[in-house]
Amino acid sequence: MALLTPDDLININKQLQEADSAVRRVTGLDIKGICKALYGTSQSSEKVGIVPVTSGNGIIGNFSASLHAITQYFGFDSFVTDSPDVSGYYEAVRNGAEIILMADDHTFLAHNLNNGKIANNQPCTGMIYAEIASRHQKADSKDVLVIGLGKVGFPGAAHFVHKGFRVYGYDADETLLKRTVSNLGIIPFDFETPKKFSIIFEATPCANTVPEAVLSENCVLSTPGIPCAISEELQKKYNVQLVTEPLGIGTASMLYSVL
Ligand code: NAI
Ligand code: PYL
Ligand code: MG
Repeated sequence: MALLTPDDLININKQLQEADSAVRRVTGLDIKGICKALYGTSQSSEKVGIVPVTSGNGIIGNFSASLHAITQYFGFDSFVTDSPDVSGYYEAVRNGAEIILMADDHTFLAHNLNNGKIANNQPCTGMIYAEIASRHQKADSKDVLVIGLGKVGFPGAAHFVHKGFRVYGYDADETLLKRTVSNLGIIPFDFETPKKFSIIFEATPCANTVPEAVLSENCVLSTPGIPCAISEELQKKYNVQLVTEPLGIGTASMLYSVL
């Protein structure tokens, strides 16, 4: 799994505010509004305990602090435990946490101790970025392009299919692409015979995966992928409505899915 770096998370509040503005421009709703529409849930000031985890590659600088800022931004009462791991989990529960947020190198979870609901960051991220793109007010058709069909991209593609969009998909892993075509009934996208899209979703750990040939004026590029899927030059040339942010949008999706 591609891990965040402390640099990805610098000034998370500014990144979140900029992403929220982009979401409002594209959809007319803010991130909170998208979460409510997606899950039909709303907050009742649940207390969130954030537990640092030292396993694998260990604690990522800025990660817990970013989750603290993100949960506060979305109006949750939250705290980061002093201890990590099992001691931190115990500390969180003893201090009244109703929802636990914690991540090792493979799984980032949200667990609501009151109702038992549990969420995984990867599908929650795919679904919310797809939901945002699906609500593009300037979309000119129901055709969408999905690049990257992994742990985030596949749930995103499935969400577009569920919402009745015609999904063209591509993944560098041919076996995965074939499996997704057969499981979801999506259309394998051939870059040799490109077409323009007004809705593009990308979830890969590579830069510049979205070629100029698929961009249309004012198209939305909704991408959790890190690093960014297009150059600043192309973004400006086509006035691409870029929705991207390293952690907060996916975390909001997790929290609203367990309320
Ligand atoms: P994954 O490894 O499960 O899936 C990535 C997929 O991209 C793979 O199937 C791979 O074959 C494909 N791929 C790689 N290079 C490609 C290329 N040049 N063209 C087309 N396909 C290509 O990874 P996962 O968990 O789905 O994460 C995807 C990205 O999203 C990572 O960069 C990860 O860090 C990021 N991420 C961001 C979050 C956020 O909130 N912004 C949350 C979770 C993940
Ligand atoms: C959830 C992020 C989004 C992209 N990649 C995922 C990642 O970096 N996961 C690892 C998170 C590890 C956190 C570390 C800590 O600081 O508690 N165990
Ligand atoms: Mg995010």
